[in-house]
Amino acid sequence: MAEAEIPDDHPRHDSLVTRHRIEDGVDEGITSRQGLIAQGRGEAFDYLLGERTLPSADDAARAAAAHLLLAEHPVVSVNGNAAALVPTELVALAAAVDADLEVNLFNRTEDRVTAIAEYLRDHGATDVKGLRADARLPNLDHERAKVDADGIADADVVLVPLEDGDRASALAALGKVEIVIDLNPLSRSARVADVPVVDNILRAVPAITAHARDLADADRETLTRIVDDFDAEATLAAAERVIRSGDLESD
Ligand code: PTJ
Repeated sequence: MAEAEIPDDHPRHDSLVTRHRIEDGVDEGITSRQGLIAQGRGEAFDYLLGERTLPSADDAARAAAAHLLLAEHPVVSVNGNAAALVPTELVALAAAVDADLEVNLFNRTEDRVTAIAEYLRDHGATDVKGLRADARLPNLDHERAKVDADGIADADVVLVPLEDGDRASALAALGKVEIVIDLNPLSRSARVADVPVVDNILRAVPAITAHARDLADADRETLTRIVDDFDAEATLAAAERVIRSGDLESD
């Protein structure tokens, strides 16, 4: 069944659409084959969270929006899974908070970087960073250390969807504010993030954009209060509680 043929009322509609997008991403050279495995892991957590946005995740999305609006130089990092799943939504988020989009890959090949940049441009992006890779994140020896000097290296706030723990720690050590989208509240990246958004990227990115639009006219004091009131540990604990309770409808 192609994505367009999945009926809206199919009980597993969102999960099937997601799988198609990831499969297509692999076919088009955007998503790595490991991305299929990562997606499977994410689906399991999404199932245990009831495939919905928890109130705590919505609070995190609002704090993420406030951080991005307060930032001097926000950057949205894009990997192969994020590009395949939410290209239009990532472009809309970057526009809403005036952020750069930068391709940054764990399994980096120049072909994939180019294909993802092209794909984002096809979905409305005007400028995509990550191709120059003329700076390195210290204390990180894999391909994710390769960043643009005028992109992630210069950013004060970075949104990193579906992150691996090593780079999350490296960014945190540089003093950058890090917003992570990850369905696993126990993952190292979620645990070191200033703002862990424990939600499916399909829901999280539009939610952050909606909050950013809602807060577009808010003054710095209001935004700072939202950021200061946010409690990362409580957010992670709330998600873990739902998973461990086995009650798909609890908060
Ligand atoms: O495109 P690349 O080369 O940069 O590679 C990207 C992947 C995702 C393959 C790479 O970063 C990787 O292997 O990541 P991990 O270590 O498998 O971690 C991915 C995390 O994202 C896991 O904790 C999953 O639970 C989570 N995840 C998977 N799908 C989603 C998700 N979180 C939110 N929304 C999803 N749809």
